[in-house]
Amino acid sequence: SPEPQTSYSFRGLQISSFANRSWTRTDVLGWLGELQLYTWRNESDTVGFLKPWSQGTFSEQQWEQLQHTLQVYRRSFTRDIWEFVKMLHLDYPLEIQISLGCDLLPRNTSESFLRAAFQGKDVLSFQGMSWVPAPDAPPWSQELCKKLNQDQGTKETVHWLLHDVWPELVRGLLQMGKSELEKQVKPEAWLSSGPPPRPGHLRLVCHVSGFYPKPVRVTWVRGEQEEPGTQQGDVMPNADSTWYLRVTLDVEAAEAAGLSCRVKHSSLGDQDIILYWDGNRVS
Ligand code: 7LP
Repeated sequence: SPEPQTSYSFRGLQISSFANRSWTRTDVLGWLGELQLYTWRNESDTVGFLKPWSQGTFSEQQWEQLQHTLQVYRRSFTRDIWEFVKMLHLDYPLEIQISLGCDLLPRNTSESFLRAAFQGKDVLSFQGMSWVPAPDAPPWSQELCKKLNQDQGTKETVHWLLHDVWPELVRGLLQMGKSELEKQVKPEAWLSSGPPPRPGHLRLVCHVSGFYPKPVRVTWVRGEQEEPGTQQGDVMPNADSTWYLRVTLDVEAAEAAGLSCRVKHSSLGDQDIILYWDGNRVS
């Protein structure tokens, strides 16, 4: 059965739109694993907490300092882009996406990254102590990195954020959010039939809902044997921060008897849910 999640990755996502020379907005989201902890909308001066434990183990003062760094960054970023657009003769509208991440590894180590995309394509990343163009980036990204690399102060701040601040924040979050992060909620499951794919055939649907965390394994089986042709849907969010999944199987009507749907999830331990298809059911 799926292992309970033991490592968590932190993700910061920035979305900046520049419609023309004067209209712009920047929104930022922060995630720990599948939980969103932060929102920073363009209209807001401060980063918003979405969980009571979003501050982790940071003191008010530590958080104030981080907040201030981010405020200066957002203002400077917008100014910088306007300047780069002039320098590089780029055209509006433009979309810039920044993603940064931090994964805690065993033995108290961590791995961090920061990369930027322009019009949906990678342009550069931060490696070690400098800005590096992405492999297939347009030629001007060389020029951009050269310019960015002249700002020693910013490089030091980025390095400090990636290698000191985020890992420390994430460690504190894992501590303060432990019970919510390790929460286990059992799924319920039920069967239905979908629209027949063609005459003489049945579409069997196995619904699995209300589980947490997200990893789950749902299969149609005959005895112990997994049925080929099982169609996995996408795992979809319920409104109560649990998940929903449906898995379908198309079979000849005569072959439906003896099939069952098997659900494996960390919350169930070894007690898989098994639902038998009733060959006599009225669909
Ligand atoms: C914090 C430092 O995004 C994501 C976290 C980044 C944190 C950077 C910072 O705010 C700006 C201000 O620097 C000035 O003051 C500092 C002290 O406050 C230092 O003294 C520094 O030496 C001094 O220069 C600085 O303006 C910085 O450039 C802001 C933006 C940094 C940044 N760069 C990477 C992403 C760029 C992606 C561009 C992609 C692009 C660009 C153009 C067209 C298409 C695509 N520093």
